[in-house]
Amino acid sequence: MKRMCVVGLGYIGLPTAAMFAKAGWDVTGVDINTNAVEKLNRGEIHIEEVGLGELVKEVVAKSNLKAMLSPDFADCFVIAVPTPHNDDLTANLDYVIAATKSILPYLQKGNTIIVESTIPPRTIDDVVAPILIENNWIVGDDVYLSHCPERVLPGRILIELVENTRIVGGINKTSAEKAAEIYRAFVKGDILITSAISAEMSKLMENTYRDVNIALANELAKISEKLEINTLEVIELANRHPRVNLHLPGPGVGGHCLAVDPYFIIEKAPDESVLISNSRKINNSMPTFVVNQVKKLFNNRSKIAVLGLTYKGNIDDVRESPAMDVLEILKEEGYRLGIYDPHVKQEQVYFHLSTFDEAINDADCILVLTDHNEFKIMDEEKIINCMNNPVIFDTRNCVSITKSEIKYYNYGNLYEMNVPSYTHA
Ligand code: SAJ
Repeated sequence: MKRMCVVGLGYIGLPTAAMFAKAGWDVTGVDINTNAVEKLNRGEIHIEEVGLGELVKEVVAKSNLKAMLSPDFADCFVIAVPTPHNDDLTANLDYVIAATKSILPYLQKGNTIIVESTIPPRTIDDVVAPILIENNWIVGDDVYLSHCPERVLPGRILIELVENTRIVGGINKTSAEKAAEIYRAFVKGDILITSAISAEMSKLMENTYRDVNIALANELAKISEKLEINTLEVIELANRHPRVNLHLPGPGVGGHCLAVDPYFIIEKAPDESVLISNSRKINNSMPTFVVNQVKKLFNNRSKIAVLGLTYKGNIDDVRESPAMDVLEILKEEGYRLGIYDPHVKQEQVYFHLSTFDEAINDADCILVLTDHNEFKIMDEEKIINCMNNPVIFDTRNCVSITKSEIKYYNYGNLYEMNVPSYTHA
């Protein structure tokens, strides 16, 4: 049985380890988190992902997957550790470097090393390969080195790991071919072979493409607010053109991918990344834009009921969430706040969370920042009873309102906030 060692048991490493184990590999998962290791060895998981609990239980029971605090000998090493960013927004490669060094004592001739972590262009050539070379390995000949970025969407990871097209970028062709052969164990999508540097850049451009397009939609929202145009209608109309796909405006872009990856390109070519930098600036400006809209209607003696803290709907992830920035600004401005998110636990955030009823009680405005399913249909009677002149500002265009007593604003009629029909607070 072929042996695999997966370093990093997070949202990517753990599902990947479990999929290889199911495909018949003898897999050791490695993590510095003792809790994650102990749980995995009991057949349990420390993260949430659809179907992962059952899969891990099955492969641990069959002894195809176990966890350890340090690596072991293997035929293939997969590095799936986080790449956070430093304060200056450059990539922090400390975990990738530490993971590469940690496998050195266990490397043998003929082994394949695959980095799945998202990394700036040239990292395989300029950072990872040199660590191996310094330890006297002939990279691409003695040991094979590739970058194979992940492309899965949280909530659909187990499906997308199998179905998505994979990009395998080798330090040389043999390395890429070795890695591609390994992924064929469970990948049904195409496997595209390329260089490490093209794989690094493709991954970053996928998320940058989305970030830049969202910036365009956000800019359209600002222009439309000024010119009194219905942004949402314009997007719908323009998208009926067969080659146009305008994205949606919102309170900003969050998550650990779109809001981070473009900076990995910018740091390597700052003078050339003009559009990418400006798109980041536009998306980062959205929380202030949202608060400025609120300020048009309500002075800071008002209470704002903020609904939704996560970076997108129906998940529990608040990383880089624009909702947190909106809250910070509202707090600085002195507004009274009621905060509700049915997917977020109190220990995840430093703001005090309330129930829905507490949040809207006596509020002047409901500000929707995340499109959770729970917000799509609200108890309108309750809103009318708990609020004076109820107003909803829905930055996600997700709430359906039927009663005329509730004044509803979204990105379609932002400009109406300039001429409120009645005075609030
Ligand atoms: N958003 C908008 N307007 C839109 C679409 C999204 O404001 O029209 C916002 C969302 O609300 C959210 C942010 O963008 O705040 C990012 O959400 P997302 O669903 O676009 O992406 P992520 O970050 O959850 O996952 C992305 C995916 N990449 C692409 O779709 C190109 C996923 O496939 C990657 O695996 C993941 O990044 C990653 O790990 O890189």
